[in-house]
Parts: sequence; C-alpha cells; structure tokens
Amino acid sequence: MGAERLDWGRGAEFYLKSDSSSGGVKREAVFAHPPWRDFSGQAACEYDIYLNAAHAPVLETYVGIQDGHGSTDGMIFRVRAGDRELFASKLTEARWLPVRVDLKEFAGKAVKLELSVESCGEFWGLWGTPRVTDGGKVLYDLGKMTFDAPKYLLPPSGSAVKEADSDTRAARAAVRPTPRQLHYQRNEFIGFIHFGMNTYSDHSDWGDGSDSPDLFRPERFDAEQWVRIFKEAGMKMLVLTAKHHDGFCLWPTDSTDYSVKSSSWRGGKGDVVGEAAEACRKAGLEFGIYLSPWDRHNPAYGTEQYNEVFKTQLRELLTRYGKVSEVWFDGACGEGPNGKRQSYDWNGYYQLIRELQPEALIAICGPDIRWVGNEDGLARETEWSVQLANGKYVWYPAECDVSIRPSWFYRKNEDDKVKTVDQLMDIYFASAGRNAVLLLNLPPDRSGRIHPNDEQVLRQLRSERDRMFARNLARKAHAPAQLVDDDPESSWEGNTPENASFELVWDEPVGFSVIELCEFIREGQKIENFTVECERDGKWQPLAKGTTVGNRRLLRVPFTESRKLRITINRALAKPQLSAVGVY
Ligand code: FUL
Repeated sequence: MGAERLDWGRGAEFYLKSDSSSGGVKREAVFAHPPWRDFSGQAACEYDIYLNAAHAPVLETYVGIQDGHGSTDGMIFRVRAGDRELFASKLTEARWLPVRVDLKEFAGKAVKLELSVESCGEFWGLWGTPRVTDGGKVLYDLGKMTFDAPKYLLPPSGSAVKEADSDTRAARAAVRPTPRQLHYQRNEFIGFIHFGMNTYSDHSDWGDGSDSPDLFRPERFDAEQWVRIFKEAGMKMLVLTAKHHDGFCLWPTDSTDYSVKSSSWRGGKGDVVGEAAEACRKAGLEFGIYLSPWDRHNPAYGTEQYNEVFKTQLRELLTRYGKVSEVWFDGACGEGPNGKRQSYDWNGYYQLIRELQPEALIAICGPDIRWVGNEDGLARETEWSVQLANGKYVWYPAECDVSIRPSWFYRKNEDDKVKTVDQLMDIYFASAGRNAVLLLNLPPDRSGRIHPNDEQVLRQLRSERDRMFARNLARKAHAPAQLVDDDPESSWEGNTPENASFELVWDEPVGFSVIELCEFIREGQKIENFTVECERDGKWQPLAKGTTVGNRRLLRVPFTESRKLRITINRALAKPQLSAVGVY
C-alpha cells in the first residue's frame, strides 16, 4: 500500500464494540484510534475480500466520533484499496456520517481493503457497521472480521481531505460554563484517594468482592494526614473512593452488609468517609466522592433492585457528610457476582444528585466534567471545553486523572516506583497547562496513611511550582493593564477574531523560560491558534506557538532574554478575551 507499515503500537486500537455512541445514537462499530501519545500517523486495518461473483459491490459504513471525550479538531477517516485512496474525510463533531464507497472496479477480483484513522486531536474514531454489499446482499461484515485482520500503523498520509462539517463556529463561541464549572476549572489541581479493600487484598486494583471485611484494618488511619499533604501540595479538593468495583463501602451504609460496619476494625464503628469529609471541612478543602456503579459484590447487581441500592448509597453519601463538590462515576463496568450486567439508571442518579447537592459536579459518566480519555494525566495540545453532546454544544471541561504510582491502590512493591518531581511537573504542564484539571491520585498504605515517599515528592512538586511561578515578570512590563492586574475578572479583548495582538515591553531585558496565557473563560473559549514572538536585534523572532488556550495554557520555551514580547491570536471563533498573561 505505498507507505511503510509500522508495528502496531501500544495504545492503538481497532476492535468491534457493540454499543458505540456518537451524537447520542448507538451503533455497532469498529472502535479505532492510533497510539495517542507522540504519534501523528494513521492506525489501519486491512481486510482481504474476494469479489469474484459480485456485480456492483459497495462499502457501506458510517464514520463517527465517540461521544463524550473528544476535541473538536477531529479525526480523518480513509478507505484505500491497492495504492488508491477511495475515500477521505475529516469529521470534527460527534455524529455519524453515512459513507458509501463504490467498489465496482474491483468486481471479479480479490482486493485488500484498508480502513484507517488519523487523529487531529480527537482520538476515538468509529467505523459504524462497515459492510461490503452487492445489490443489498451483505458479502462481508468487516466489523466481525476486524479481530483477525492485520493491523498496523502508517505515517500521516498527507492527502487532501475535505471537512465533513457545517459551520458551527458561532454556536461554539456562544457556550458558557456554569458558575460551578468555572470554579472547578480555576481550582486546576485536585487529588484522588484510592483506598479500600484493594489496599489489603493481593488482587489487582480490581478486587472481585469476595474478600472478608476483616481484611480491612487501617490501624493508623489518619484522614488529617491525607488532608494536610493534599493542602500543602496545593490541591483544592480530595475525591475519595467511597466504594470501588469490589463493592466494599468505606462508610457504615444501610444498603449492604459489605462495609466498614462488618469489619472488626474499630469494632465496626469506623467511618472513613466521615473522617475524610470532616478533615477536609476543617482544613478548607473541597470534598468529592467516587462511587463505582460497577459492583462485583452486591447480589442485586444486574437487576432493577440494584439501581435502588445504588441510589440509597448516593443518598447516604450526599446527606450525611456535608457539602460534596464532585461525584465521580467510573466508566469501568463489567459483570456482577452472578455474571449479570447492570443497566444503570443514569438519569435517576443525576436527578438525585441535583436534588440533594445541587452544587455537586457530576464527573466522567456525567454531564459536568469530561474524562480526558487516558489515565496518564495528559490533555491534548488542542483541548476544547466546548463539546458536542447529543447534537448540542455544551460546556464539558476535561479532567486528567493519573496515579502517582503505577497502580491506583497501594502496593508495597511500588514504593520505589513513585513518579519523580520532573515527571509530575511534565504532567502538570500537560494537564493544568493545557486547559484541563489535574486529578492526581495518592494511595494510602495498609496502615491508612500516605507513604513518606509519596509525601516527599509532593513537597518537591510544591517547591518546584512555587519556585517556577514566584515572580511574574509580566507585572513589570508595559502591557494591557487587565492582563497583569492579578484580577481574574478583568479581561483584555482583541479587536478582531483574527490577528489580534498585544505586546509586553520592559525597560530592561528580562530572562524567562515559561509563558502563561489565561483565556477569560467566563465568556467562553474561543482561541484556536496563537503565536508568541520576542524581539531580538530589533526584529521579531518566533518563540512559541499553540492552538487552544482555555483556562490556562503553559508553554515551556528555551531560556530567552528579551525586552519585548508579542502575542498574536491568529484565529479565534469570536473576538478573543484573555484575563492574564504570565512570563516566568
Ligand atoms: C478506572 C478504574 O477501573 C480504576 O481502578 C481507577 O479507579 C480509575 C480512576 O478509574 O476506570
């Protein structure tokens, strides 16, 4: 097929999924994406078909973008046969586009048909029910052939593609965050605690719900220690796994006997959720709960009754422990103890949360906060908070979850595998510095405390961030006042959506290596492309460039000394507005 084939890389996928959803419509589809990190080419799958007896064969399929996690920069879908490209189109919205590719020229022949996806920021593409038909009769169900078909990576194709979308720019520019989403995004750095039965059992992170409650023995459990470490690190919220997939509840629930109440720990009187919530309240930290819908212990799982059990659990958590700022619904979902799968009453869960805690944000499997799509703590270069959901543009900001260790729960043999401060700084730049919220997980050990190795690296992270952002040199510059006044509610507005620029001018040259831009997201997210230049020897020299800005965009640049910087918003959905600029 012309281009050189590369080995199928880690993180690349091409497999059949029965309920892929795009624009709110479910279809069976081949779920496809290239390895999303450091790879700009195509993921491809090749189907061997024989059209010997066919008269007018066609490939009938849909292309789509998976709901929920996308950027609006899109995915390119291609169909090739031999060395020829038969179809190429770029989709930038979560919807299904019907596709028919005429294969008549191959009638009577054997042909290798190649389907590929190439990411432009989006990484979950869908080939909906791909079939080769002849006069309405299905000759090949490519979806079913995918498992055995060869898969490989290709460099970017470079061929021209047409955009399959209508002009939706004005609609995107008009979307605003809710006050609580705005508050959440400005928090920027929050923390996760994975603690529970998996801390004690020797299973993986996914206990099967068969371990005895007596195994749970955090003899030195100290929620105040967790909270102190979170606060010192600069995190604004603590999200606790009140119940993970194993079904064990960390609070004395009435919904099941699989909880701390049945454990001999503290004679069945312990309440991890209660103490964590109280410690957060005392320290002025926000509190969130993770409650796994998937429950591998509860015998009711897989029946309508489980939805009631789950609502009882939600009701307890949302009424007994004061303010809850985030409810985290995990997407992982499998079978319950009796092999059944659950059909979740999402709308019922959401309604209950809105009724009991109207300020709480519903994250991941929920309408307020979007999972970024990986567990490495990495947002995309281009990260839009505005997303298409069910045919409508909505504010749906990204959250990047990642664990400080390889596992989500504590494992002794990972004490020397805690991420380094440099790794955490890279993650911080690639998440909070790319318009997402960083949710960093710390797993307390079996004693119930955060291990000293994790605490130490968090301290280092704090000092490193404090050191890096200690002095904003922009404050000393001649610059638009609203950008350097430290007031997030004042903003600079460009005169036009294209080529709006401003300068920072210092009396003496300054030296720096980080540039920060903050979009005034209260009024939406509009910037699509920007450039930073510095003046050297009386001439403007390019220094950095980027696509989206959003809540905060951080750019590392080689150490530079200059007296003048120029920032140009090359293109925006509407007149761009920034609230701050930083130079460090
Ligand atoms: C995943 C879970 O399956 C992991 O165990 C962990 O809780 C992570 C945050 O979400 O989907």
